[in-house]
Amino acid sequence: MKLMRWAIALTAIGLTPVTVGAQTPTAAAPQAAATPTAAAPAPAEIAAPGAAPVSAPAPAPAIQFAAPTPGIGIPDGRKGIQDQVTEIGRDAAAFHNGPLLWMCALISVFVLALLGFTMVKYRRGAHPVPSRTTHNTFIEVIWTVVPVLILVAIAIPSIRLISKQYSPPPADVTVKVIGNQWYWTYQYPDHGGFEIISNMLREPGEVPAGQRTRTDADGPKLLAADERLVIPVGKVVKFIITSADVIHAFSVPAFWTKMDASPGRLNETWVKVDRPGVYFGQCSELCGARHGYMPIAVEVVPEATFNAWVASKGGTPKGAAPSTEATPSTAGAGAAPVATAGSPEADRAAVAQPALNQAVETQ
Ligand SMILES: [Cu+2]
Repeated sequence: MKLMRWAIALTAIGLTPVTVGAQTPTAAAPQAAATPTAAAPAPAEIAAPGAAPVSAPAPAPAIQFAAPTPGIGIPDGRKGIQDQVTEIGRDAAAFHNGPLLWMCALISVFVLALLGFTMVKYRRGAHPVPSRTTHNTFIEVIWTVVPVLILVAIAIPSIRLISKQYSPPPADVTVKVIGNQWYWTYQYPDHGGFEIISNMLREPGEVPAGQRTRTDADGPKLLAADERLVIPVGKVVKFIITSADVIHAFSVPAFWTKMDASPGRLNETWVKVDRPGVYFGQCSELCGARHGYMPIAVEVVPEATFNAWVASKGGTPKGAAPSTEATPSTAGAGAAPVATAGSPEADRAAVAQPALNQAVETQ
C-alpha cells in the first residue's frame, strides 16, 4: 500500500511539468523554434508547476505563412517598377512612369535632334567660314527660362510626394527594424516588446541535414527568410530603422520604401499596405561580405491574423500590459539599445549573435 502511494506521488510529479509545458503559446509556433524568444520558457510557467490545467490559458495558434503571389512583391523578369501596394507607391510610380519618363524622352530626343541638325547644317563642307556669332539675347533667355520651368514642373509633385512620405499619420503599429551583419531583427515595442530574428533560408544541400531549407512556398532563392516581418493590412505601420553594426538599408520595392539603417541613429518611415500578401526586399546598402544574403520578407495579413501571430510570439495587443512571456531577446545584438551601440556590451552582443545566424554558421 505504501509502495502504491509512492508510485502515485511519483507519477503525479513526473506528469505535471509536461502538462504545463504543453500549454505554452510559444510551443505552438513551429516556425519560431529558432528564435530565442520562442525558445525561452516563460518564468510564470516555471514558477507554477502545480497549476491546474483547466485554469491555464489556451495556447495561441500560430499562423501559417502564405505562399507568394507570382508577379506581386517579387521580381518576375518584368522591367520597370514593381506593382505598388501603397498609396504613396502608386503616386510615385505613376509620376515616374508618366510625366518623368515622357519628359526625359522628349528632352533627349530634342537635344539629339538639335545636335544632328547643327552637325549636318553647319558642317565644314557647307560652311567653310565659321559664324562669329557670340550672343543672342532671345535664345539665351529661352534656354534659361525653359529648363527652369521644366524643373519647377518636376519639383512641385516631387516635393508634394516627399512631404507625404515624411508626414506620417498616427501609427497603428510600430516596428523597430535593426540591421545586423547579416540578418534583420524586428521588434514590436507596442505589442509587448517581443522580437523576431530573420535569416535568409538556404537552399537544400547548402546546410547540414536536418536544418530548415527554402521551399517555393517560402519565396524565391535569396529572398526567402525563415521569419517574416508580419504587419496588418490597411493599418499605418511605422518603421523605426537602425543598425547594430554597419550601415544597412531597409528596402521593400513594392511599398516604395528604402531607408538607411545607420548605427546610433533612428530613421523613420511608414507604410499603409492595402493588399494582403507577401512582399520581398533586400538590404540595399553594401554592408559586408554577405550583404546580398539578408533579404526582407514581409507578410501583410488581416488584423485578426496579425493579432493571432502576435499572441503566438508571446506578444500582447497594443496598449495591453506586457505579458510576462514577452521577454525580449537578450542574446541578439539587435536587442542592445541604440544608445549603447559601440559600448562593450554591444560589442560583446555583436560577437555573440552570429551563432544564431544560419547564414554565418554554414559559411
Ligand atoms: Cu546589410
